[in-house]
Amino acid sequence: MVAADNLQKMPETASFNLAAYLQERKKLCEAALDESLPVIYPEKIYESMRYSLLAGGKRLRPILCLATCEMMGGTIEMAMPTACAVEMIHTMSLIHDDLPAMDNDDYRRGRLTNHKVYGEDIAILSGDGLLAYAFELVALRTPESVARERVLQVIVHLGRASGAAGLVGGQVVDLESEGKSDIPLETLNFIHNHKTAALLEACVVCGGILAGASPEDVQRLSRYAQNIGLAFQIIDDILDITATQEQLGKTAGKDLVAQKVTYPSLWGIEKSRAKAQELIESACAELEPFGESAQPLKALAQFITSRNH
Ligand code: GRG
Repeated sequence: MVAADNLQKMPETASFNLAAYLQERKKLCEAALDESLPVIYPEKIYESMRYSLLAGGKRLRPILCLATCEMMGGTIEMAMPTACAVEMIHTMSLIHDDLPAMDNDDYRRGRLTNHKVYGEDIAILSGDGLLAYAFELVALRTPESVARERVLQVIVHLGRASGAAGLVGGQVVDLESEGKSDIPLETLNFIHNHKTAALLEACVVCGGILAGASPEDVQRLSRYAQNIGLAFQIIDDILDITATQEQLGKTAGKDLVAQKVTYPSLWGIEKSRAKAQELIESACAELEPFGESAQPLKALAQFITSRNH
């Protein structure tokens, strides 16, 4: 893992520079991800896993995990294996989501999708490999200074967020809703609370657990993350309409073509934006007890609504 001892402590003043913070954290995460997955025999599968894992992306999930761990008094070193694991789980979900049997996409993160380059068979296996390796990494590489009981809890949260109670469940209901124009708001919320918010919640909650957060604080973190998770999806739906393929790194306007029910299709763009902002405000309110040290998590929440990709 990347040595974190010589990192500067995050700024904790009103002049917090989010752009610089994101750039620095992204670089750290990229280096740790690169180091965590060397190419060995059989080379093809490792190359395919690395192709998608190291293809850029905002790295929002690992950054949230690191930021929460630090806010709760832990270190970057404690959380880095879990941060890499959440990015691996996220990447595998994108690889599988892009497959012809699911969303059938040709572009992701500004390049051809995994199955377009390596074929469907390797793309499926590549996702499987990333998912399995994520858990191995957390179990094996979390430093000894973190109690094994906490590591076990992290594994439980990651498993729950990935499986039928999380991403898989959300994807199933999304697939079932395809081509239907009468999807109620509760179903839309179910899809996105599971497909999008569950993993974001796991990132934040696991960061807290690794640092030894109390059960009450973990609950607070969980509410923060659920709110930013839904806001993230609302903005994602808006960007599908307003952003270009170049900005998104994937095909734009897919929801409209598929006549998919989305937040803007139910509420319109302006009301959707206002709802997202309300959710971000509720999320930030949960962080009040943490004072100045919550600045990065608050800034990350605001970034979710202001992003253009
Ligand atoms: C996890 C076992 C397991 C299976 C996956 C395919 C599937 C089951 C679920 C689909 C999950 C999915 C694709 C959700 C969409 C989440 C989302 C909003 C992705 C975009 O995230 P960004 O914008 O992407 O953070 P970058 O590229 O920046 O990382």
